[in-house]
Amino acid sequence: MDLMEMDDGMLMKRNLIMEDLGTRDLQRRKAPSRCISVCLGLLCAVLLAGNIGQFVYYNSHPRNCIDMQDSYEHLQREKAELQSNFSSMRSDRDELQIHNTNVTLSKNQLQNRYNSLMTDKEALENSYDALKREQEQLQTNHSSLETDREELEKTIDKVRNDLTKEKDQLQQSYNTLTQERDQLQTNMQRNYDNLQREKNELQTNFTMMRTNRDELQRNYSSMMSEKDQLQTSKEALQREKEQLVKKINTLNARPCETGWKKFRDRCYYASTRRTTWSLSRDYCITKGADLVIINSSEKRDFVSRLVTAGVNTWIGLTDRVGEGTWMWVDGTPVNTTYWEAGQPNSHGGDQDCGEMVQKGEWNDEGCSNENKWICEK
Ligand SMILES: [Ca+2]
Ligand SMILES: [Ca+2]
Repeated sequence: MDLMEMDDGMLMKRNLIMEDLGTRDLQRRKAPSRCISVCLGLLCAVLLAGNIGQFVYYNSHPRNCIDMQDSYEHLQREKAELQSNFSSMRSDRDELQIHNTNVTLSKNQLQNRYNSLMTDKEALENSYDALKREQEQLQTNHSSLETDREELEKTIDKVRNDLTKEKDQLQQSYNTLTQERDQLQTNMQRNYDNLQREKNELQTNFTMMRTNRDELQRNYSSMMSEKDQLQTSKEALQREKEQLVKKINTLNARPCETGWKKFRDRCYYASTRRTTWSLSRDYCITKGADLVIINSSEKRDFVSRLVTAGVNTWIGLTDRVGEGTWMWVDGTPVNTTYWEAGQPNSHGGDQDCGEMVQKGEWNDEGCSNENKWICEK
């Protein structure tokens, strides 16, 4: 702004100097012309006064005519010189007038130039004012921008700090995720290997199961056929059972022989004498019976009541076929037992026949011993 003001002052000063110089030059150029004109006028007046004086003098003083003639000639020469000088000075005056005209034109041009420059100056001043206002506006904008820039710098610093913290957190999360990913990859690889093994095992099992399925299918078909046969057999057995029930009912209705006791559909005989296990069985067989088989608690209670308590009595129990493997005389296995405590003990290594002792408990005894016995038919 200061530079612009200085330029404007210098411009105005220069214009004033130029205007002053133009005026002085014009006055300086006009002054000789006026002076010459005045001098020429004065000279003409002096010459005219001299001639008049000579004329008056020669008319009044004829003796001095010769001197006057010389003076006159002298004056004529001076007059001619003056005339010549006058012509010369008039030429100079004309030239000066022409020069004055040119100077006037130059002055007008300079005046026009000056007016144009003044117009330019006013325009420049207006532009300068506009620029000044624009500069002030720009200065205001610059201050505002400076404030905004400082706020932006603070914001940028804050955002940079936040971004740095966030970047650190993201880096930490990335590292954690990378570790988890590696762990997952390891686990996935392990699981994949396990799954691959399980798949192979499942494939093997599937193949085996398919083979088993086919076999089961065949077995199912076979069993279905067997089931049909069993169904047929069941129906036959059902019919046979009905017949047997009828027979049982018939037998239940049948009375036992003298000396035999009835329990449900069967008859029982308790001997009064004693003999070996084999002979007692032979006796029963001759009667169409066999030694008693005790296969239920109800039957045991019934048989116990047939003999006197504490009297050893043979029953249809033996391990003669296989030591320790007790069988009933009809070949059925012994499922329910009532052995006395510590029995069977195969005492002496020769106790293969069963007997009933105290309160219906059993004991293994030598078969050659003689006991009472009970038959069943
Ligand atoms: Ca035995
Ligand atoms: Ca024994």
